[in-house]
Amino acid sequence: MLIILDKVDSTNTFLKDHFFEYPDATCIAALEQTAGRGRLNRKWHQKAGDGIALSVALRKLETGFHAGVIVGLAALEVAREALPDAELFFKWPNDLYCGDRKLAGILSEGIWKNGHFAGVVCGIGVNVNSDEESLASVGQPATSFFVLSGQKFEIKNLLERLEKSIVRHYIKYDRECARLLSDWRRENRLIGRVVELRFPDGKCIEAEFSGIDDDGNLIARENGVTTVFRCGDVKILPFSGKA
Ligand code: BT5
Repeated sequence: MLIILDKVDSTNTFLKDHFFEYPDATCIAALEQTAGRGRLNRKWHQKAGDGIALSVALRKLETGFHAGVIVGLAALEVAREALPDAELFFKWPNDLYCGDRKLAGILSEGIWKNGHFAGVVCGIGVNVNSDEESLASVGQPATSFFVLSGQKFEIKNLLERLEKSIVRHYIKYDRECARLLSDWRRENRLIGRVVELRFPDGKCIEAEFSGIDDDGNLIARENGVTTVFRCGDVKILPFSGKA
């Protein structure tokens, strides 16, 4: 089920507040968010009508990080249909990138009831019709469907396609979880590259992104030392040919 609201503070906040009132896999989208959120209390910037802001309630998950896998692969499918010539990939944990610019971001939030894991609200923001001027204010290199293709897109149509793709990937997850996870790993094109890892306390290291473990953590190798990177940011460094 897809519900499109005209305006809301944040689709994630809305769905967290109403999580138990809607059936599994309900998608809540908004044409305008007044307080869109990123991870670590950061802001998600999007002008009204410029992009996709959608959150889905997922209850039948083995573990929380799988929500980002399902929604990420669905968004990648919709983006590839719209932008057949663009080289799109995931930047860990779940950003969608083209080159060194961010096209979409995902925020997954666990829901707990009486001490038990009840599911995840997984929200995705995608830059669709944003122009270079509005993207310049988001604080990091960003791109949009419009910048990449020169075309404007109908947001409601993309929301419908995204909802259908999320449901399809959720069903596939239920039947073939291992295959879905390997599809997702394959789209993490930075594996094998040297990247900069920024920890939440601000500490930075340069290390080889050597893989992703079964809990979705990034495994990094630096001078023979292996680090498990659970939370933070990955910065893409120019290709060094080292890895
Ligand atoms: C994310 O966080 O990228 C998750 C964004 C999730 C947004 C969706 S919209 C629907 C749902 N409802 C919500 O309230 N949220 C979700 P993070 O990895 O922390 O990245 C945030 C950072 O990305 C910001 O600090 C900016 O630097 C940058 N940023 C903000 N807006 C952007 C945009 N439109 N395009 C690219 N980068 C952006």
